[in-house]
Amino acid sequence: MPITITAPTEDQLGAIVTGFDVSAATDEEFAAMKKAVYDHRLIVIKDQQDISPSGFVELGRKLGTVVPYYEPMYHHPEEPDIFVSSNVPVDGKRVGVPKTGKFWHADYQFKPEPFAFTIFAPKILPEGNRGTFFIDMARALEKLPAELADAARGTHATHSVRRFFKIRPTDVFRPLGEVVREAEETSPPTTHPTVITHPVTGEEILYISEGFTDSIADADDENLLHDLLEAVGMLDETFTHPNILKHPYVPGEIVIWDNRALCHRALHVTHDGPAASHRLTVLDEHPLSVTD
Ligand code: 7UC
Ligand code: FE
Repeated sequence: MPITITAPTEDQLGAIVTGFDVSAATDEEFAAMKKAVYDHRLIVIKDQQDISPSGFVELGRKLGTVVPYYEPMYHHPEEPDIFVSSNVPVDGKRVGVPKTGKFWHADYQFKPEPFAFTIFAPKILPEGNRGTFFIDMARALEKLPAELADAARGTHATHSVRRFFKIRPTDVFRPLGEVVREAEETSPPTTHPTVITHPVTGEEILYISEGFTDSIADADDENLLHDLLEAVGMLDETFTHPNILKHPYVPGEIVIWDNRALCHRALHVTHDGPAASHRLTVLDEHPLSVTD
């Protein structure tokens, strides 16, 4: 069965893909899905509940270069390319890391080579309010007052994982200073242009986040980072800012998003019910920005 891609309506996030089967899809279909991610920022592939971990990795490989997370404690036991967010033990053993990504960010924004695509599959959906929040950072830049946008253009932002680096089981009883030093050496702060130009769509994107961006190194105004984060909605603790979109997951979906254009934030429910997801991160054949 060939795939069908339905473009979203104006107020919706994401194109809908139906009829996808990783073992039957043609190169043209993978190319069409990749184009839809660039065109619409996010696609939702329906009815993927039966895909195996290796099939999931295969999907990633068809879109680009799959890169495993740099900290092995997140890896899926059979498929290390898969990042597991989970609070559900398997055979009495911890798998992956619970409560990941609960802060505004783009995946690997703190690394020299952030990903083009994030591929996300909820495995055990929590009860209640669930989903991922997104902000389209190209639209958010367009909506900024011209003065604020101009102040950001031409500057460079420094990003680090410092505030969200997770202590590993192997760190127990180690001196904190040693753990911090090691984390800083593995992932030293990285600088990217504050406004990047998408290599495929040509759009300008405000490339900062509340979770990973530490400073705008060459800003004239020391409040610039704060003012930008506030204006785009990343400081809104009520999540009612008009830029904030929510994707509520339905069982069996796989969601793929453009990790240059969208910032995201996991929405973790407050109770401790079971929750688990699989994620792949993929580079495409382009640099982060054509102005790099
Ligand atoms: O545990 C986490 O929240 C992972 C985060 C620090 N990094 C995800 C990423 O791909 O940048
Ligand atoms: Fe993330």
